[in-house]
Amino acid sequence: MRVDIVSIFPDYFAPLDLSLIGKARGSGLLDLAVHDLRTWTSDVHRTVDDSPYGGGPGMVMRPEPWAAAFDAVARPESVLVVPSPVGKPFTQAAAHELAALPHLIFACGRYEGIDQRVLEDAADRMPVREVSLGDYVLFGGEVAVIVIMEAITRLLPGVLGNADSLTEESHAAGLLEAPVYTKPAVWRDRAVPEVLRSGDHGRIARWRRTESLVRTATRRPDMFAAYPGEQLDKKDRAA
Ligand code: 6GU
Repeated sequence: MRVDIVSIFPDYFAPLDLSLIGKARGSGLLDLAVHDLRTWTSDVHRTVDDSPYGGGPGMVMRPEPWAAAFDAVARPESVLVVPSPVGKPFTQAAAHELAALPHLIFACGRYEGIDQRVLEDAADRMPVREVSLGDYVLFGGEVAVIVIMEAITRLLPGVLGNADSLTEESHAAGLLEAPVYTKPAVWRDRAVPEVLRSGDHGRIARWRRTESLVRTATRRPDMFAAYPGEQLDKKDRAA
């Protein structure tokens, strides 16, 4: 997968050299470039913003540098992703959709946002997805892009050693995962649940399933309500 990130703070993306994302880049599974939006300014001050029409606080990003940036990085197969508090919620399902695409362009807005015409104009040449991480406001899209890239990169084939970690994890099946434990078996008077040390794989699977349902029902009633009833079997209902 190819990714181009455009931002006025390219230094924000240093963490994308690290850990498993850095490894995915090193092995060629992820081809990622970060660009400074000011590369595409044409005045001496390298201006990217101006005051909002209609008045109000703060500044708005001007359209010209963004259009020049897209001219430089867009490909026939590009999809533009714009992190924004007014976007659609970013979910694990959205991560899967984006991970299946050949080319993503991320446009990181700052200040009060990007002139709306930039997104309209871009939509004439490529699909545009405005996505939000949640109901709170960040300074800009940079940290959101790091979050989204982490969610996407771990879904790319070959990035995770054990593909089971994808099918078993929280959100994969619309439920939260059960708690996990490792050695020592007893720590500060707290024992690991006996069932997990029983070696009885049937009992272990049943215990995890129940914990998963109880966790989801108590912590995420919204997610539990959306869970299809036909996937609850007799033993689930009994538990
Ligand atoms: Cl994706 N961007 C910004 N700037 N703020 C946010 C957000 C994204 N998601 C929640 N707040």
